Amino acid sequence: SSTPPWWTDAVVYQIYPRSFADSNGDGVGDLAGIRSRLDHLQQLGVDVLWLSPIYRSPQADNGYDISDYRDIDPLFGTLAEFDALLSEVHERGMKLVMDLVVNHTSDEHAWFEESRSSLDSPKRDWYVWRDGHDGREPNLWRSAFGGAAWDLDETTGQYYLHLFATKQPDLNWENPEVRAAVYEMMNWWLDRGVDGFRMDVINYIAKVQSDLVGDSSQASMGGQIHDFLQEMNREVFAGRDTDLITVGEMPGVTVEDAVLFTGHDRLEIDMVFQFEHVGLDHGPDSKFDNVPLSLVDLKRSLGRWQDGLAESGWNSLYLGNHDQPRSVSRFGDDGLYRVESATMLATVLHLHRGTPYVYQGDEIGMTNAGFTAIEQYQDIESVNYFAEATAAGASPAEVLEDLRYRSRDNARTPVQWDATEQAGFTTGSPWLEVNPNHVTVNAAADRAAGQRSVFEHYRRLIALRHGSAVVALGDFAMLEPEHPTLYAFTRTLGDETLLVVGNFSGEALEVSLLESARAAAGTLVIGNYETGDGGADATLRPWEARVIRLA
Ligand code: TEU
Repeated sequence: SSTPPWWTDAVVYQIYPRSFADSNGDGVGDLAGIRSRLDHLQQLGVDVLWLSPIYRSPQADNGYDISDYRDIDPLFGTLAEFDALLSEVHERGMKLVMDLVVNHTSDEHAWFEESRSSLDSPKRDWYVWRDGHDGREPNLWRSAFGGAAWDLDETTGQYYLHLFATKQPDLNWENPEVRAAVYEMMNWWLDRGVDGFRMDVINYIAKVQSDLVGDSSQASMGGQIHDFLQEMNREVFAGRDTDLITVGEMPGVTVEDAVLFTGHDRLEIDMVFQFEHVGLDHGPDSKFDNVPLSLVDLKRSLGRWQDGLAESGWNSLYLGNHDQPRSVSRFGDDGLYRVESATMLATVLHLHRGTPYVYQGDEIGMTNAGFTAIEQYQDIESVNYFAEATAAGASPAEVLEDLRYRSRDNARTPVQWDATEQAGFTTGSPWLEVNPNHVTVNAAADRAAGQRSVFEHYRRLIALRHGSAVVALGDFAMLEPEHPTLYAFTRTLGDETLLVVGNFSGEALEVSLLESARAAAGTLVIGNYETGDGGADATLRPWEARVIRLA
């Protein structure tokens, strides 16, 4: 098609509402809190806000367990407050995307309460019920949060499927009534003015049927997945004249799958969140086995996704979200070189081809939580892992060390707005502890840091994307793929070429590429160090990044 879609030069900001800003002192972030911080987001220059779930929920998985898709949970506010937020976001020229969690509902959703009530309930087939075998679960599928993926329901003596918590029963997408109810709900939100959806584990909605045999790898990517998404596209998105954006979160998706999901002629979804690059430092058995990350592997993985979706399809670009550790702690140096590594990571990510996602707090270089006791953790995945691992004989100290690196709570500590007691997040006691480093790591201090402001660097990167077609659409070519600490690539569009280099180490790095850049009289477009000589010298300082226009 001639003109590229609007989101090819857009930047999305993910808000995890419960940790963003609390307006009423109950210690949990809310919609009014978000409204009070829209200046921060507008100044950053982001185009789209994605809200993690704010629907009515018992909060077993912090809102990813929905009990009413058409109401706002009182923790966050009311539908009226949502409408007010939405219209102010639009007035400020931004869009708002909701989190669509339809692989499963809460077990407190009316649909599930009806489904579980009896074997012949009209909604029995809205969920996945099966008989056990000899007092055992129907098959060997495991829950992402530990234990079996099946729970025995005493009332009817059958098991129901939950790929996540027992309080998150999986919907049965084979049932056209379920699909119709989901599409109706999606249309209700789009008719309300919402600009799209981030779709939670949307590749899990299609389980391999042949009656749900095999291991958990059969619990997703069933053959129907493209039929479901094409049907959703027809029933919800086709024919709407507003600029919408859809991103499917797809753990386990491959490049080949993604071409099918995001191909322009496929009429499925616009882009996917893939998980390869955030799985490279996981051990073979568990995300909690931390293995050292090799930059060569990271470049190979991200480079393959750039090449794979270059001609057909589109990448989302992220290093962090509410499920991942803080990117500066995981991929950079959250101590001496926190600012340099945070801005280097942002530069390298935002200069790739795709739509960048900024996770709340990354724009001010927030770090992992640094918790030392299990009582500090709230995340069901982390709490279950601690219980399961220690019950299996692991020492609490060992498991706490794993959690310190990998727990999802690392990214869920309240946003650090200033150096006051609760970092300006709440006047009450926060639902999850504020990181003690907020006295120095906070938005106010960062904004006052001039050239060393992480926020200012993100703002410049976002403005660069908005102003340069080569950043949004230029061809990507990886350079020095085997170099252990240098991340280097070019972006080319017509006669314009940008050279991007990032030093993924705390040591100075001689870069011969920069010699040729100097010879070509390249000009520094953006860098993360105060560089007197225009960035022409061939030595990168610790965690230094540069974007140089070669032609
Ligand atoms: O996450 C999907 C998912 O697979 C996560 O469990 C992720 O793989 C894992 O946490 C990485 O360590 C989505 C939501 O983003 C997550 O917050 C929910 O807990 C989950 O689905 C269930 O809704």
